[in-house]
Amino acid sequence: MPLSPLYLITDPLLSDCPDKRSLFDVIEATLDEGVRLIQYREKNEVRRQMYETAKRLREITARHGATLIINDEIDLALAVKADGVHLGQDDFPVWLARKILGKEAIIGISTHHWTEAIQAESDGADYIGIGPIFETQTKRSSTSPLGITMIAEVRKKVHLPIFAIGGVCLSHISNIMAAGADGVAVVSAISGDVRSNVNQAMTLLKKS
Ligand code: 3NM
Repeated sequence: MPLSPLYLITDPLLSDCPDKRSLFDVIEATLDEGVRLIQYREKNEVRRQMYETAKRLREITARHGATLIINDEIDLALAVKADGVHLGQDDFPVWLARKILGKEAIIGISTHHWTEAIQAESDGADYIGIGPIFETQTKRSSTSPLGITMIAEVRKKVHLPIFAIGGVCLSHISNIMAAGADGVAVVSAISGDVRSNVNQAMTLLKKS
């Protein structure tokens, strides 16, 4: 099944608003609007709490027929029967994640250059994230923004689905897709008025 082009990554930013909505409310709203690919990413929580959150996200995503990917934590993905994991360059290698999770699992990996993208493809990844494309406040990165040109470079070298990530705003979507990406992975672009932002993103992705 092809991966949906709008890839939503969880972050405390999503529930940061005056009405103190929960992450689950936000995710439910995005799923109502048609998001079908969610990554649970959490950097400041104990693992017991992460397990509880991931379990609930699994229930919510399953109800909407959406894909759930867990960031970094292969055992957590197994524990909640997520669809797969998203790995960083310093995490377990893709081949080992594959061995643990099996051939049906979706395994993605963050890349920052076409050399890493080529490696990801030969290691058997199902998709790559490439970023940060632009400056972002959401994740600290040692890599300077790559710009849209890197997407075109990577597109020439790998067949894997490419998700552009890092500082991606709604206004960038058409140029990113024109450069050869298969989708965008976002946090801040859809925060705030999530329903409206998801709608706009989906419209732009459909036109691309
Ligand atoms: N990974 P926003 S950038 C989770 O470059 C993540 O690999 C990145 O959030 C990478 O859409 C990033 O708000 C943050 O910039 C994405």
